[in-house]
Amino acid sequence: MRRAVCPGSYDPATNGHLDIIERAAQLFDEVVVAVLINKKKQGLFSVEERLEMLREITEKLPNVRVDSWHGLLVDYCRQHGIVAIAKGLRSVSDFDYELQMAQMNRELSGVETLLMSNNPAYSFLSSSLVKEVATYGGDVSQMVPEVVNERLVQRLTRPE
Ligand code: COD
Repeated sequence: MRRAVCPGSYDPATNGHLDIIERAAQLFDEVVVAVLINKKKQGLFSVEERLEMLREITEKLPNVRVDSWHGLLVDYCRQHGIVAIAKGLRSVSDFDYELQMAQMNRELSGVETLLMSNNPAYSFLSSSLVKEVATYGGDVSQMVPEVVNERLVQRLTRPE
């Protein structure tokens, strides 16, 4: 079985993430969407909330499952027999960051990274910008799955 991981913060998942997950699912026997911690980013949603949303938006994809991991991505890959890290590339600035991580992960473990060019319709999309727009009442309903939009509105209009 050829198993890949789509790692990310997914805080929250956007239509850009979903596009990459769907395309990776066509290339591999199984894809694990893994919520990992990016220490440079502060989270709006808890890891459990991100997992719930991801489970809902990937439920129609039979070879996709959702998991979380607090540690090095390469250790997760080793423990779960993952042969490739599948990621999306939006821009040249993404490329610099992603190439560096791909090289580090390969150096640490030998795992390969597949960098997929994103759908240009989603090039401007990032979780951070979606959160910022939604915070000021902007409409992001066309940029994120429905469940994510609902959770964003709920969280930002009725903060816990
Ligand atoms: N279109 C296409 N792809 C997209 C889009 C979009 N609009 N938005 C995001 N993506 C892609 C990104 O390019 C990225 O590949 C992936 O989706 C996840 O994006 P984010 O923003 O949710 O997640 P990041 O970038 O914060 O994830 C970073 C990781 C958590 C993967 C990284 O920090 C990590 O691996 N952490 C674990 C600790 C570790 O191993 N560190 C060493 C790394 S070398």
